[in-house]
Amino acid sequence: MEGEAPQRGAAAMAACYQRFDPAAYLQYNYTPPRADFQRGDSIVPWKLGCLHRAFRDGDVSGDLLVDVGSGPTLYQVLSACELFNKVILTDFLEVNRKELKLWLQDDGGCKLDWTPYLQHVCALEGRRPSEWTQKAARLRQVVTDILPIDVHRPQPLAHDALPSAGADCLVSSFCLEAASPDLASFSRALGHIGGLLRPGGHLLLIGALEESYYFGGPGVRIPVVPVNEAQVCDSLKQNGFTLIRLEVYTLPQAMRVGVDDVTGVFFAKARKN
Ligand code: U87
Repeated sequence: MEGEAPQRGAAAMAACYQRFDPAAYLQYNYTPPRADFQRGDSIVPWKLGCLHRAFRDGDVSGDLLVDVGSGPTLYQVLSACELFNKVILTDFLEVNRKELKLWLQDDGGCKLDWTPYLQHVCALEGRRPSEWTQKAARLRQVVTDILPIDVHRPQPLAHDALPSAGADCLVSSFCLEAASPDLASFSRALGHIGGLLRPGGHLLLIGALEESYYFGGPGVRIPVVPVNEAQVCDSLKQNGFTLIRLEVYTLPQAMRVGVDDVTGVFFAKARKN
């Protein structure tokens, strides 16, 4: 039973992740149709729009931002990097941290070209798409670390990884539900990452709605805990967050491409009490 051995489910999840394939994962989720900057209803532009608006509101500020469960992706910090002087990326898997380091070192070998993403976010910010090289340079300058993390530990990062006050802002996209065997584990993990944030700091949480699995590579079926909007809101409240804004995206048929069974995506902006 959950409660008696919360470790067991988490260990089974960790085992599933050993065959995660960053190149295939990027191909499934971060190329068209899911990342089609020409169409209005594509999922990646929707996520980038939410993140852009969350930072444009003007209430999010500080020095240090931590992205929890970055995976092999950078899109989730393309708006944030203009506001924060330090950005820490984190992931459970070394293959993903390696992929991020490849981009940071700018020596080639990346499995995905982030240029259209950089151009799109520049356009959202009212800059010329050609300014993407400046944004890339800014991101390379502010990412100070790429660290291992485990959201199932009460202290998800190494004890000295953050200043004692905690981070000023957390971003986490599609991590908690994809790392947790059940709702109790999801909610505990949210509490654990909340511990990384200073009181009054902001959390931008993106996740899948009602998803039960996704493919992390060919034949690599990873179970996901299905969550709904009400459960996400409850879990935020129970873990000491005040919800500021919740946006929901329903996947059009064209985005259901056989790599998961997700039906929607939520974007929550919340403040730690
Ligand atoms: C992203 N943030 O793509 N502790 O947004 C910490 C862990 C643990 C653990 C595993 C999920 C896939 C979501 C990145 C990566 C997110 N990864 C790490 C996927 C599922 C819906 C959907 C998806 C993606 C693990 C895009 C779109 C949709 C991965 C990360 C989860 N289906 N982190 N204990 N266990 N992880 O290494 O990098 O979580 Cl559009 Cl709809």
